[in-house]
Amino acid sequence: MTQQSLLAPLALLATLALGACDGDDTMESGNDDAPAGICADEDRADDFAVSLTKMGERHTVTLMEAEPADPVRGDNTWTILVTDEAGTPMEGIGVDAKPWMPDHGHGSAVEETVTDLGAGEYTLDPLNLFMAGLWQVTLELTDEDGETDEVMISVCVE
Ligand SMILES: [Cu+2]
Repeated sequence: MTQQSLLAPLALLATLALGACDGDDTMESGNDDAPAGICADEDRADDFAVSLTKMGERHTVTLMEAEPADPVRGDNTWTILVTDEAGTPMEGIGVDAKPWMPDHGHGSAVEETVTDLGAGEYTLDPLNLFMAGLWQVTLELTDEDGETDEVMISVCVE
């Protein structure tokens, strides 16, 4: 009986989330005993930590700072270092973050502000991951010559 009263609001939340997402049944198949543990079985996410390094075709992105340290649902602030194939910091390039939820087929409506800190470092704020689940954050990098490269960081938030 106590359990029923606890589960009812959770079921409502799940319904609301699905409606907002217009997505599949991923959340319905979740474990009802551990509604906050959806990332425990998520093996597509990167091991998110400072110094995480991901490579595109010609550029490498290293995570220098993250606030909060573990990605959270809502606003996150990341500082990245962009280097070229030789490891040289890429100053003054275009950086655009495109958060995407592959399981739900939607992105985030909040556009981040990118601050060029110099020396190849850029701060993205806010990185708005408004929903629990897997987010693929694609960083689109545009050189001064207009050539683009993409680096993706995958995170799961609860
Ligand atoms: Cu979603």
